[in-house]
Amino acid sequence: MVHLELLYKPAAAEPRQKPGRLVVVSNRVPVPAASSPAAGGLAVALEAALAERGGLWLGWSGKTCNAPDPRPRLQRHGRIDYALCDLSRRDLDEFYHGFANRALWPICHYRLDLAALSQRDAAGYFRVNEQFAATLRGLLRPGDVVWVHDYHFVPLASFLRQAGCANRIGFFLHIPWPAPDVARALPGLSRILRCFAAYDVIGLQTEADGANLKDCLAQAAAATIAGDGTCRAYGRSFAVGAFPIGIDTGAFARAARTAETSTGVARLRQSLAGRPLVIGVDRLDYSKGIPERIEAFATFLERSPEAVRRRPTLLQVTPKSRSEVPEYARMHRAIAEQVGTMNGKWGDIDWTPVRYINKAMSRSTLAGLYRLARIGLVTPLRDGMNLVAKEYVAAQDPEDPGVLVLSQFAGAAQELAAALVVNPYDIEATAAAIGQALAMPLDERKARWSTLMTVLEANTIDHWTSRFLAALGAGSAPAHAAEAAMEPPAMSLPSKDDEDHEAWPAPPPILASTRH
Ligand code: GDG
Repeated sequence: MVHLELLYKPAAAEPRQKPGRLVVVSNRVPVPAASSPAAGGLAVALEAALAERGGLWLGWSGKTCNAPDPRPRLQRHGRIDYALCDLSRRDLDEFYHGFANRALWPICHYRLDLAALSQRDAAGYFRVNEQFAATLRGLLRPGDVVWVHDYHFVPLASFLRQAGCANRIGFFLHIPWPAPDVARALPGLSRILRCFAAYDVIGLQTEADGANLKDCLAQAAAATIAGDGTCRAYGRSFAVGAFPIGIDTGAFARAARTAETSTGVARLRQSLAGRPLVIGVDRLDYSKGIPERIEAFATFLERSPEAVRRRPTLLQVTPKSRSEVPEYARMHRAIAEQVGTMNGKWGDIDWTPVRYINKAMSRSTLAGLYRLARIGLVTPLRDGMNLVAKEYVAAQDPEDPGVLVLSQFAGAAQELAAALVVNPYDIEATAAAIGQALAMPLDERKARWSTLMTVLEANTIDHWTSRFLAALGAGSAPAHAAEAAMEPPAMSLPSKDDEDHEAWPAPPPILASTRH
């Protein structure tokens, strides 16, 4: 693992002054509200980091209107300001449903067959990023450290640089970054890569994702890459490294213990009448491998008369997401049909093999359901990390833990090698792993669980936040030291690989000026 903490060295001779704020940018913003459900681990960890030094969180309000006000709506809660922007319907279609979710998402998840590429959407993506950058520019102070999250906002820093912003800016990609051969399916790839170069630190979930991004940069821009992860491309130096995201391990384990006696969990326990529970929890998304998982469960039943006698239940909790994108609506219908067929074939008057639930559970109920399940079946076809795998482990009873069956294509498999790691495309092998997990003796379950839990305790969400911010130089950097650490102004020259310049919207030049 590259130690990016070492890459940022505040100038030693600078007099110390109050550090600037932390500024977080993400598509959705978890504004605290009395009526909203308890925030998840990521929101809690980021809020803690924002509250520590004072902060600003900018993102989409979740609302669309015909003519959005370019000024953000500001709300203050404690030491954190929340800045929310509405989007026009066209912006939402092109930026969010379009380029982000129908081009970047499928390509980053290796689903080139599902990518819908349109110049209109790409233009909308850059346009909305420019709008957010302009909004942020108006709110930003020298010395603020900016942390941008996820694939919606890759170009944000390049627009900020174009506007003269010299602050430290970091980016974390929550989803995978694909190998160069796959990434090349994205028209305008060289522009996206150029946009990455406007950041100071780029974090990815795994070493493999980091290597893929560096390979893309090396091929498209002849980037030079030092042993410590520093890349030099498009006239700038920046760090690329792996920052595997964690969960609030202790809090999740406590929630699961408490939930054991809750009504929801008691109802499920009663309905199972001592039969084993297998659990899958995923947003409705084709990257999660839900049809393959259900097929593997059916194959497991088919192959094992003993299994049929034990009447296990697969509880698949799948809140709907992105229903406006046609692939998602189609997938929902296909899974519902598959579950119906499967239950028709295997079910009995007192046994429904697959329970498929589309409503979202409370976080605490979810923790209790994980604890009740003998198997956590986490088999995405591709996933940046997959927090469900980590939550399932944290929720187990140390005296009688369940078994995690984990896809080799989840980022989590890099850390959680003590799970039963499977190839989710190999239905027979996944079915066999379900059988192995159900038959696993207590000693082996305990040994595997304890190895997994040690990993989760060593890399919690708080560790992740601290590591990334340390790499970015947040927390200890005097404001003008952060500016001094920037590269001198440089114009980025088009490279010979930018051959798609004509067909796609012009990229923002990076680092036209680094002065305010
Ligand atoms: C992206 C990347 C990466 C699910 N159903 C309910 C519910 N959930 C919660 C889970 C978990 C979260 O949603 C899902 O996180 P994942 O990591 O599994 O997946 P994505 O949403 O695709 O997240 C992924 C992640 O970003 C973080 O970097 O790991 O690879 O794709 O926390 O518990 N929560 C509640 N009710 C539900 O019904 N309360």
